[in-house]
Amino acid sequence: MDNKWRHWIAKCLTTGRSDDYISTHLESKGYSRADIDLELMAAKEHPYIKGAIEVYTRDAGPSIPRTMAGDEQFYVEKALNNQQWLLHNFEKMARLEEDFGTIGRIKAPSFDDFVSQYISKNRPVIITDAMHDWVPKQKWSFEYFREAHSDAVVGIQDGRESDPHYEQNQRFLRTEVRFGDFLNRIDATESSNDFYMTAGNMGSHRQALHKLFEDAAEIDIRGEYFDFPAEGSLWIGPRGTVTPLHFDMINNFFCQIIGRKRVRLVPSWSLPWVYNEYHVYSEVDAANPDIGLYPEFEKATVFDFIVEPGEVLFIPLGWWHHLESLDPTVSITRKNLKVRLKESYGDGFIKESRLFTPGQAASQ
Ligand SMILES: O=C(O)CCC(=O)C(=O)O
Repeated sequence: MDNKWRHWIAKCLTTGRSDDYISTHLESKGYSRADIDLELMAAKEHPYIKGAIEVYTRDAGPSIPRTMAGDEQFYVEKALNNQQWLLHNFEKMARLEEDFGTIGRIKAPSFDDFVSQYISKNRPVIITDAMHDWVPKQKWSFEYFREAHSDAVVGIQDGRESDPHYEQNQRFLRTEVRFGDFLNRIDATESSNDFYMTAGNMGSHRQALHKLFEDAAEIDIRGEYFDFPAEGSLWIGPRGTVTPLHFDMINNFFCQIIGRKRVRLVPSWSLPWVYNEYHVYSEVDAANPDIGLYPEFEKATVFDFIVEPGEVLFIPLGWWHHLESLDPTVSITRKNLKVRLKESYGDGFIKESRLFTPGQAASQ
Protein backbone atom coordinates (compact mmCIF):
# COMPACT_ATOMS: atom_id res chain seq x y z
CA MET A 1 0.00 0.00 0.00
CA ASP A 2 1.13 3.52 -0.78
CA ASN A 3 2.65 5.29 2.27
CA LYS A 4 0.23 8.16 1.71
CA TRP A 5 -2.62 5.79 2.65
CA ARG A 6 -0.73 4.34 5.62
CA HIS A 7 -0.34 7.88 6.87
CA TRP A 8 -4.10 8.39 6.42
CA ILE A 9 -4.92 5.12 8.24
CA ALA A 10 -2.79 6.28 11.18
CA LYS A 11 -4.68 9.58 11.35
CA CYS A 12 -8.02 7.78 11.19
CA LEU A 13 -7.13 5.31 13.91
CA THR A 14 -5.76 7.92 16.26
CA THR A 15 -8.81 10.12 15.88
CA GLY A 16 -11.28 7.33 16.44
CA ARG A 17 -12.62 6.64 12.95
CA SER A 18 -14.25 3.21 12.58
CA ASP A 19 -12.75 0.24 10.67
CA ASP A 20 -15.76 0.35 8.39
CA TYR A 21 -15.15 3.93 7.48
CA ILE A 22 -11.49 3.24 6.71
CA SER A 23 -12.20 0.09 4.66
CA THR A 24 -14.96 1.64 2.60
CA HIS A 25 -12.79 4.59 1.71
CA LEU A 26 -9.75 2.47 0.78
CA GLU A 27 -11.88 0.09 -1.30
CA SER A 28 -13.07 3.10 -3.25
CA LYS A 29 -9.39 3.82 -3.94
CA GLY A 30 -8.95 0.36 -5.45
CA TYR A 31 -7.50 -1.67 -2.58
CA SER A 32 -8.80 -5.19 -1.93
CA ARG A 33 -10.54 -6.05 1.32
CA ALA A 34 -7.78 -8.56 2.18
CA ASP A 35 -5.02 -5.97 1.74
CA ILE A 36 -6.93 -3.44 3.79
CA ASP A 37 -7.48 -5.92 6.63
CA LEU A 38 -3.76 -6.73 6.71
CA GLU A 39 -2.76 -3.07 6.77
CA LEU A 40 -5.27 -2.30 9.48
CA MET A 41 -4.05 -5.19 11.62
CA ALA A 42 -0.41 -4.14 11.19
CA ALA A 43 -1.21 -0.54 12.02
CA LYS A 44 -3.19 -1.42 15.13
CA GLU A 45 -0.38 -3.66 16.38
CA HIS A 46 2.28 -1.02 15.86
CA PRO A 47 3.45 0.32 19.25
CA TYR A 48 3.52 3.94 18.02
CA ILE A 49 -0.10 3.77 16.91
CA LYS A 50 -1.12 1.87 20.04
CA GLY A 51 0.35 4.63 22.20
CA ALA A 52 -1.36 7.37 20.22
CA ILE A 53 -4.73 5.57 20.37
CA GLU A 54 -4.36 5.23 24.13
CA VAL A 55 -3.89 8.97 24.50
CA TYR A 56 -6.84 9.67 22.23
CA THR A 57 -9.13 7.33 24.15
CA ARG A 58 -8.15 8.88 27.45
CA ASP A 59 -8.69 12.44 26.20
CA ALA A 60 -12.00 11.59 24.62
CA GLY A 61 -13.13 10.38 28.04
CA PRO A 62 -14.65 7.15 29.27
CA SER A 63 -18.18 8.09 28.23
CA ILE A 64 -17.35 7.85 24.52
CA PRO A 65 -17.30 4.21 23.42
CA ARG A 66 -14.05 3.35 21.74
CA THR A 67 -15.69 1.76 18.71
CA MET A 68 -17.08 5.01 17.83
CA ALA A 69 -15.43 7.76 19.50
CA GLY A 70 -16.27 7.32 15.89
CA ASP A 71 -17.41 9.31 12.99
CA GLU A 72 -20.04 11.39 14.71
CA GLN A 73 -17.65 12.53 17.42
CA PHE A 74 -15.04 13.21 14.76
CA TYR A 75 -17.33 15.57 12.87
CA VAL A 76 -18.56 17.35 15.99
CA GLU A 77 -14.97 18.05 17.04
CA LYS A 78 -13.96 19.05 13.55
CA ALA A 79 -16.87 21.48 13.23
CA LEU A 80 -16.08 23.00 16.62
CA ASN A 81 -12.46 23.32 15.66
CA ASN A 82 -13.32 25.03 12.40
CA GLN A 83 -15.77 27.38 14.08
CA GLN A 84 -13.15 28.36 16.63
CA TRP A 85 -10.69 28.99 13.84
CA LEU A 86 -13.19 31.24 12.11
CA LEU A 87 -14.12 33.19 15.24
CA HIS A 88 -10.49 33.59 16.21
CA ASN A 89 -9.81 35.13 12.83
CA PHE A 90 -12.83 37.45 13.13
CA GLU A 91 -11.17 38.77 16.29
CA LYS A 92 -7.84 39.20 14.51
CA MET A 93 -9.50 41.10 11.68
CA ALA A 94 -11.51 43.26 14.08
CA ARG A 95 -8.25 44.27 15.76
CA LEU A 96 -7.05 45.73 12.48
CA GLU A 97 -9.37 48.64 13.17
CA GLU A 98 -7.29 51.18 15.07
CA ASP A 99 -9.82 52.05 17.74
CA PHE A 100 -11.22 48.55 18.15
CA GLY A 101 -12.01 48.07 21.83
CA THR A 102 -13.33 51.58 22.38
CA ILE A 103 -17.00 52.42 22.07
CA GLY A 104 -18.01 55.00 19.45
CA ARG A 105 -20.33 57.90 20.31
CA ILE A 106 -22.58 59.30 17.59
CA LYS A 107 -25.58 61.52 17.01
CA ALA A 108 -28.58 59.42 16.00
CA PRO A 109 -28.47 58.72 12.26
CA SER A 110 -31.60 57.85 10.27
CA PHE A 111 -32.87 54.39 11.13
CA ASP A 112 -31.88 53.09 7.68
CA ASP A 113 -28.30 54.27 8.24
CA PHE A 114 -28.31 52.77 11.72
CA VAL A 115 -29.39 49.43 10.29
CA SER A 116 -26.66 49.43 7.67
CA GLN A 117 -23.84 50.72 9.90
CA TYR A 118 -24.61 49.03 13.22
CA ILE A 119 -27.41 46.47 13.29
CA SER A 120 -26.41 44.58 10.16
CA LYS A 121 -22.74 44.76 11.20
CA ASN A 122 -23.43 43.58 14.75
CA ARG A 123 -21.55 46.60 16.03
CA PRO A 124 -22.18 48.47 19.31
CA VAL A 125 -22.32 52.25 19.63
CA ILE A 126 -23.60 54.97 21.97
CA ILE A 127 -26.17 57.48 20.73
CA THR A 128 -25.72 60.74 22.63
CA ASP A 129 -28.63 62.88 21.49
CA ALA A 130 -31.61 60.53 21.56
CA MET A 131 -33.30 61.61 24.76
CA HIS A 132 -33.71 65.38 24.60
CA ASP A 133 -37.51 65.13 24.27
CA TRP A 134 -38.08 62.03 26.42
CA VAL A 135 -40.45 62.42 29.36
CA PRO A 136 -38.48 59.97 31.56
CA LYS A 137 -35.29 62.01 31.07
CA GLN A 138 -37.07 65.27 31.87
CA LYS A 139 -39.30 64.19 34.75
CA TRP A 140 -37.94 61.12 36.48
CA SER A 141 -36.32 61.23 39.91
CA PHE A 142 -36.81 59.08 43.01
CA GLU A 143 -39.01 61.86 44.41
CA TYR A 144 -41.21 61.71 41.32
CA PHE A 145 -41.38 57.90 41.62
CA ARG A 146 -42.53 58.24 45.23
CA GLU A 147 -45.24 60.71 44.29
CA ALA A 148 -46.44 58.52 41.46
CA HIS A 149 -46.38 55.07 43.04
CA SER A 150 -45.16 54.92 46.64
CA ASP A 151 -47.73 52.30 47.65
CA ALA A 152 -47.45 50.10 44.60
CA VAL A 153 -46.33 46.53 45.26
CA VAL A 154 -43.43 45.57 43.02
CA GLY A 155 -41.16 42.58 42.57
CA ILE A 156 -37.43 42.92 43.05
CA GLN A 157 -34.47 40.57 43.39
CA ASP A 158 -33.32 40.38 46.99
CA GLY A 159 -30.57 38.32 48.63
CA ARG A 160 -28.35 38.33 45.56
CA GLU A 161 -25.19 38.33 47.65
CA SER A 162 -26.10 34.93 49.10
CA ASP A 163 -25.99 33.24 45.71
CA PRO A 164 -23.01 33.34 43.34
CA HIS A 165 -25.37 32.48 40.46
CA TYR A 166 -27.93 35.13 41.37
CA GLU A 167 -28.72 36.11 37.80
CA GLN A 168 -29.25 32.53 36.62
CA ASN A 169 -31.35 31.95 39.77
CA GLN A 170 -33.27 35.19 39.60
CA ARG A 171 -36.68 33.53 39.83
CA PHE A 172 -35.74 32.14 43.25
CA LEU A 173 -34.70 35.56 44.55
CA ARG A 174 -37.91 37.40 43.78
CA THR A 175 -39.49 39.33 46.66
CA GLU A 176 -42.47 41.66 46.70
CA VAL A 177 -42.04 45.06 48.35
CA ARG A 178 -43.70 48.47 48.53
CA PHE A 179 -42.14 50.66 45.86
CA GLY A 180 -41.71 53.51 48.38
CA ASP A 181 -39.82 51.21 50.79
CA PHE A 182 -37.63 50.01 47.97
CA LEU A 183 -36.73 53.60 47.04
CA ASN A 184 -36.03 54.43 50.72
CA ARG A 185 -33.73 51.42 50.93
CA ILE A 186 -31.81 52.66 47.88
CA ASP A 187 -31.49 56.11 49.48
CA ALA A 188 -30.16 54.56 52.69
CA THR A 189 -27.64 52.35 50.90
CA GLU A 190 -24.12 53.51 50.14
CA SER A 191 -23.38 50.59 47.82
CA SER A 192 -24.86 47.10 47.43
CA ASN A 193 -25.45 44.31 44.99
CA ASP A 194 -27.93 42.58 47.26
CA PHE A 195 -31.13 44.03 45.84
CA TYR A 196 -32.11 45.25 42.39
CA MET A 197 -35.21 45.68 40.27
CA THR A 198 -34.36 44.06 36.93
CA ALA A 199 -36.01 43.13 33.65
CA GLY A 200 -36.75 39.73 35.17
CA ASN A 201 -39.12 41.49 37.59
CA MET A 202 -41.18 43.19 34.90
CA GLY A 203 -44.17 40.84 34.75
CA SER A 204 -46.44 42.74 37.12
CA HIS A 205 -44.88 46.18 36.79
CA ARG A 206 -46.67 47.46 33.76
CA GLN A 207 -49.77 47.57 35.94
CA ALA A 208 -48.21 48.47 39.32
CA LEU A 209 -46.02 51.26 37.89
CA HIS A 210 -48.38 52.25 35.10
CA LYS A 211 -47.55 55.98 35.27
CA LEU A 212 -43.88 55.27 34.61
CA PHE A 213 -44.73 52.98 31.74
CA GLU A 214 -47.04 55.65 30.32
CA ASP A 215 -44.18 58.18 30.54
CA ALA A 216 -41.95 55.75 28.67
CA ALA A 217 -44.53 54.56 26.17
CA GLU A 218 -43.77 57.12 23.49
CA ILE A 219 -40.00 57.28 23.64
CA ASP A 220 -38.35 56.78 20.28
CA ILE A 221 -35.24 57.91 18.40
CA ARG A 222 -35.96 60.47 15.63
CA GLY A 223 -39.47 58.97 15.62
CA GLU A 224 -38.08 56.15 13.48
CA TYR A 225 -36.50 53.33 15.47
CA PHE A 226 -39.11 51.55 17.58
CA ASP A 227 -42.29 49.61 17.01
CA PHE A 228 -45.38 50.42 19.04
CA PRO A 229 -46.98 49.60 21.41
CA ALA A 230 -43.68 49.85 23.22
CA GLU A 231 -42.08 47.01 25.08
CA GLY A 232 -39.38 47.65 27.60
CA SER A 233 -38.00 46.93 31.01
CA LEU A 234 -37.02 49.01 33.98
CA TRP A 235 -33.80 48.59 35.96
CA ILE A 236 -33.71 50.45 39.28
CA GLY A 237 -31.14 49.95 42.01
CA PRO A 238 -28.51 51.39 44.31
CA ARG A 239 -24.91 52.08 43.51
CA GLY A 240 -23.02 48.77 43.41
CA THR A 241 -25.41 46.51 41.49
CA VAL A 242 -23.67 44.16 39.09
CA THR A 243 -25.30 42.37 36.19
CA PRO A 244 -22.81 39.62 35.34
CA LEU A 245 -21.53 38.80 31.87
CA HIS A 246 -24.26 37.47 29.58
CA PHE A 247 -25.70 38.18 26.15
CA ASP A 248 -29.21 38.97 24.89
CA MET A 249 -30.89 37.00 22.15
CA ILE A 250 -32.17 40.21 20.62
CA ASN A 251 -30.79 43.65 19.74
CA ASN A 252 -31.01 45.84 22.81
CA PHE A 253 -31.23 49.63 23.17
CA PHE A 254 -30.04 50.30 26.69
CA CYS A 255 -31.24 53.76 27.79
CA GLN A 256 -29.52 55.30 30.80
CA ILE A 257 -31.93 57.71 32.49
CA ILE A 258 -30.47 58.41 35.97
CA GLY A 259 -26.92 57.79 37.25
CA ARG A 260 -23.95 56.18 35.50
CA LYS A 261 -23.11 52.58 34.75
CA ARG A 262 -19.77 51.04 33.96
CA VAL A 263 -20.12 48.66 31.05
CA ARG A 264 -17.88 45.86 29.87
CA LEU A 265 -18.73 44.58 26.42
CA VAL A 266 -17.20 41.53 24.79
CA PRO A 267 -17.80 40.81 21.07
CA SER A 268 -20.27 38.13 20.06
CA TRP A 269 -17.60 36.13 18.26
CA SER A 270 -15.76 35.59 21.58
CA LEU A 271 -18.22 32.82 22.44
CA PRO A 272 -15.52 30.09 22.65
CA TRP A 273 -13.53 32.05 25.22
CA VAL A 274 -16.16 33.22 27.72
CA TYR A 275 -16.97 29.89 29.40
CA ASN A 276 -20.62 29.93 28.44
CA GLU A 277 -21.64 27.24 30.90
CA TYR A 278 -25.35 27.88 31.38
CA HIS A 279 -27.87 29.39 28.95
CA VAL A 280 -26.77 32.94 28.01
CA TYR A 281 -24.38 33.38 30.93
CA SER A 282 -20.61 33.36 31.24
CA GLU A 283 -18.73 32.02 34.25
CA VAL A 284 -16.14 34.79 34.00
CA ASP A 285 -16.29 37.88 36.17
CA ALA A 286 -15.58 40.42 33.45
CA ALA A 287 -14.65 43.08 36.03
CA ASN A 288 -11.96 40.91 37.56
CA PRO A 289 -11.32 37.87 35.36
CA ASP A 290 -9.52 34.95 36.98
CA ILE A 291 -7.21 34.07 34.11
CA GLY A 292 -5.77 31.12 36.05
CA LEU A 293 -9.23 29.55 36.07
CA TYR A 294 -10.45 30.91 32.72
CA PRO A 295 -7.31 31.25 30.57
CA GLU A 296 -9.18 31.40 27.25
CA PHE A 297 -10.82 34.66 28.31
CA GLU A 298 -7.54 36.39 27.55
CA LYS A 299 -8.29 35.96 23.86
CA ALA A 300 -11.33 38.22 24.16
CA THR A 301 -11.31 42.00 23.84
CA VAL A 302 -13.14 43.78 26.65
CA PHE A 303 -14.61 47.19 25.81
CA ASP A 304 -14.63 49.03 29.14
CA PHE A 305 -16.47 52.35 29.37
CA ILE A 306 -19.05 54.38 31.27
CA VAL A 307 -22.52 55.10 29.97
CA GLU A 308 -23.76 58.49 31.17
CA PRO A 309 -27.32 59.60 31.92
CA GLY A 310 -28.97 60.70 28.67
CA GLU A 311 -27.06 58.17 26.55
CA VAL A 312 -28.44 55.17 24.68
CA LEU A 313 -26.10 52.22 24.29
CA PHE A 314 -26.82 49.85 21.42
CA ILE A 315 -25.93 46.32 22.59
CA PRO A 316 -26.06 44.10 19.49
CA LEU A 317 -27.52 40.62 19.68
CA GLY A 318 -24.93 38.17 20.99
CA TRP A 319 -22.58 40.77 22.50
CA TRP A 320 -21.60 39.86 26.04
CA HIS A 321 -22.22 42.58 28.60
CA HIS A 322 -21.45 43.18 32.27
CA LEU A 323 -22.92 46.27 33.96
CA GLU A 324 -22.04 47.86 37.25
CA SER A 325 -23.90 50.84 38.77
CA LEU A 326 -21.64 53.71 39.80
CA ASP A 327 -24.56 55.68 41.30
CA PRO A 328 -28.15 54.93 42.22
CA THR A 329 -29.47 54.23 38.74
CA VAL A 330 -32.53 53.99 36.56
CA SER A 331 -32.32 52.45 33.10
CA ILE A 332 -34.86 51.44 30.49
CA THR A 333 -34.14 48.71 27.96
CA ARG A 334 -35.94 48.70 24.64
CA LYS A 335 -35.93 45.74 22.32
CA ASN A 336 -38.86 46.41 20.00
CA LEU A 337 -36.89 47.67 17.05
CA LYS A 338 -38.54 48.18 13.68
CA VAL A 339 -36.20 45.51 12.33
CA ARG A 340 -36.48 42.37 14.38
CA LEU A 341 -35.17 38.88 14.01
CA LYS A 342 -38.34 37.10 14.90
CA GLU A 343 -36.62 33.79 15.49
CA SER A 344 -33.74 35.10 17.56
CA TYR A 345 -35.13 33.70 20.82
CA GLY A 346 -34.23 30.17 19.80
CA ASP A 347 -33.56 27.27 22.09
CA GLY A 348 -29.95 26.96 21.07
CA PHE A 349 -28.57 27.80 24.51
CA ILE A 350 -29.18 25.01 26.88
CA LYS A 351 -30.30 25.53 30.46
CA GLU A 352 -28.14 22.91 32.12
CA SER A 353 -25.01 23.33 34.14
CA ARG A 354 -22.19 21.19 35.46
CA LEU A 355 -21.38 23.85 38.04
CA PHE A 356 -24.59 24.43 39.92
CA THR A 357 -28.18 23.32 40.26
CA PRO A 358 -30.59 26.14 39.58
CA GLY A 359 -32.18 27.36 42.79
CA GLN A 360 -29.84 25.44 45.06
CA ALA A 361 -27.84 28.25 46.60
CA ALA A 362 -30.87 30.48 46.92
CA SER A 363 -32.96 27.94 48.81
CA GLN A 364 -30.24 26.93 51.27
O1 LIG B 1 -28.52 47.47 33.63
C1 LIG B 1 -28.17 46.36 33.99
O2 LIG B 1 -27.78 46.12 35.14
C2 LIG B 1 -28.20 45.21 33.02
C3 LIG B 1 -28.89 45.46 31.71
C4 LIG B 1 -28.83 44.21 30.84
O3 LIG B 1 -28.04 43.33 31.07
C5 LIG B 1 -29.72 44.01 29.71
O4 LIG B 1 -30.51 44.89 29.39
O5 LIG B 1 -29.62 42.93 29.10
